[in-house]
Amino acid sequence: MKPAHYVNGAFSTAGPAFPLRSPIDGRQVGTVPEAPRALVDEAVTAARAALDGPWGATGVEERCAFLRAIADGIEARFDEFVDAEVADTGKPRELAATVDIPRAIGNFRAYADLSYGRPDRAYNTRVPGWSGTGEALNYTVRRPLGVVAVISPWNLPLLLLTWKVAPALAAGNALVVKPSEETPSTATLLAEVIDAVRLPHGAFNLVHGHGTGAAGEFLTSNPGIDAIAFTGESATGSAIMRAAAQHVTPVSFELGGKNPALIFADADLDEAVEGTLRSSFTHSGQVCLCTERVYVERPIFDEFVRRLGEKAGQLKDYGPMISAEHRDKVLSYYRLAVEEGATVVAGGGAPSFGDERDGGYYVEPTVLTGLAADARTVREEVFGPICHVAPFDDEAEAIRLANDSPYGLAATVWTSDLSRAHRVAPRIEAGIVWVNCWNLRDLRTPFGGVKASGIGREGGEYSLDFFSEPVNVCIKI
Ligand code: NAD
Ligand code: 6OD
Repeated sequence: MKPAHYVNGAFSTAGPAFPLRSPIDGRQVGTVPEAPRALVDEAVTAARAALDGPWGATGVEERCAFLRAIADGIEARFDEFVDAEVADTGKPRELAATVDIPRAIGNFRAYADLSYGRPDRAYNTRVPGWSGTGEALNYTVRRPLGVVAVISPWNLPLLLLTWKVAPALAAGNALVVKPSEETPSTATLLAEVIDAVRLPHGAFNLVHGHGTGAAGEFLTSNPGIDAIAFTGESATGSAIMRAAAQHVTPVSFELGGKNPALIFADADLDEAVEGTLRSSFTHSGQVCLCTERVYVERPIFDEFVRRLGEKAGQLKDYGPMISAEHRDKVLSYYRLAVEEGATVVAGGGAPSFGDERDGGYYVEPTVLTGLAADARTVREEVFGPICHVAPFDDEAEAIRLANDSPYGLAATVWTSDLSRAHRVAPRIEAGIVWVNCWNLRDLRTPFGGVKASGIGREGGEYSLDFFSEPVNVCIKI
C-alpha cells in the first residue's frame, strides 16, 4: 500500500514525494505525496459539494450505518492496519493490535451508538409572552457545522484521527483530513475502507503533507473551512489559532501535556510503581497522557525511586522515537537534565542493540531525581520515555506542585484513602484525573485539557456538540 490522497472519491499521488522512513532502523520504506495547495482547495470544494449533494441529504440513521460499515471494514483488514501502524510508528505490535486499531474500530461503533436517534434530543419550550412579544413555541435542532478540517499527530495515528472523524461524520459534516506527515499509511487504508463502503464522494477527503507552509496551513487558512479539529503540540495549536482567527473559525484542540502523578504514602506501592511504569513509558512516553512529573510523599520516596528505576532499567521491548529529529530532541533533554543538576536513576542515553535497530531512533527509558521545580526538564513537554521524581510533604504541597505547570491535560493520583482521592482529584488543574489507574477510557466521558493543553472537550456528547450547531426556531403563536 502506497500513501495516497483521496479527494472527491479519487485516489491520487499528486505533488512532490518525500521519503517515509522506518523508525525501527532508519531505512527509507516508501514515499509520501505532498499535497499542493490546489489539491487541498479541491478537497474543500468537494466537501462543500457533498454537503449540497447526497451526503447532505442523509439522515442520522443512514450515517450511523456508514459508521458501522467502516468499523466492519477496518476489522476485516485488521492485520493490514496493524502492520501499517507498526511500520509507520515502530511501536510494539502488541500495542497496535490491542490499543490503536481496536480503538479506531471502537470510535466508529461508539459514535454510531451515541448518535443513533440523536435528533430526538432536540428540545422545545412553549413560553408565555416575554417583553410583550406574545406566546411562542421555541424548538432547537442541531445541524452540522459544514466542512471540517481534521489535523492529527503521529503518536496514535488512526486512533486519534478516527476519534474526530467518527463523530464529525455522525453529525453530518463533510471532512478534509490531514494526518501527520510521519504516519500516512493507516489514514490511506481508512480511505480505502471508506471508498469500499461507498460513502458519498466528497464527504471524506484525505490529503497528505507537512504542516507549516504546506498542506496543514493550506487547509487551516482556507476560507471554505467551517471548523478545525486539531490534535498536536501546543505551539502548533497557537499557529492554527492564528490562521483560524482570520475567518473566526471554531476550533477544538487537544494539545500537549506535562502530566503529574501524585503518589501518597498510603498507596498500594506495587500498584503505584507498576502504574507509573505504564503511565510514563507506554509507547516510549509518546502518548499525550503520559506522566513526566512524579511527586511522591516523602516517607516512601526512596523506596519508590529505587523500585521505579529498577523496573525502568529492565524494560526491553520498547519502541523507538518517531523520527531522528524527535530522538535528538529527547536526547537533548537528557543532556539538559544533567546540566540542570539531575541525578540519573535509570537510562539517560541511547541504547545499543548490536543489530539493525542501531540505525533506528531508540532512547532509553529514563528516571531522574534532584531537579528544581523551575528546571526546564520539569516544565517543558519532552514527549519521550522520561520522568522526574520529586518528594512532597503534605496534600496541599502535592496539589500545588501538580498545578505548577503551564499544561493541564491529565493526572494520576495513587492513594488508598477514598476521602483523599475525592478531595485531591477535583483540585488538580487538568481535564482528566485518574485515581489508582491510568488511561482507563470510557468514550462517553469528556476528554481534553485546560491551560496550554487544549480548548474544549471531545468524547461522547461533547464531540457531537462541537461538531454540530444548535439552531433555535421560534414560532409565534
Ligand atoms: P505537531 O503539532 O507537530 O503536528 C500535528 C499535526 O499538525 C501534523 O499533522 C502536522 O503536519 C500538523 N501541523 C504542523 N504545523 C501546522 C500548521 N502550522 N498548520 C496546520 N497544521 C500543522 O504534533 P506531533 O509532533 O505530530 O504530535 C505530538 C504532540 O501532540 C505532543 O505535543 C503531544 O502532547 C500532542 N498530542 C496531544 C494529544 C491530546 O489528546 N491532547 C494527543 C496526541 C498528541
Ligand atoms: O483516548 C483517547 O480518546 C485519546 N484522545 C487519547 C489521546 C492520547 C494522546 O496521545
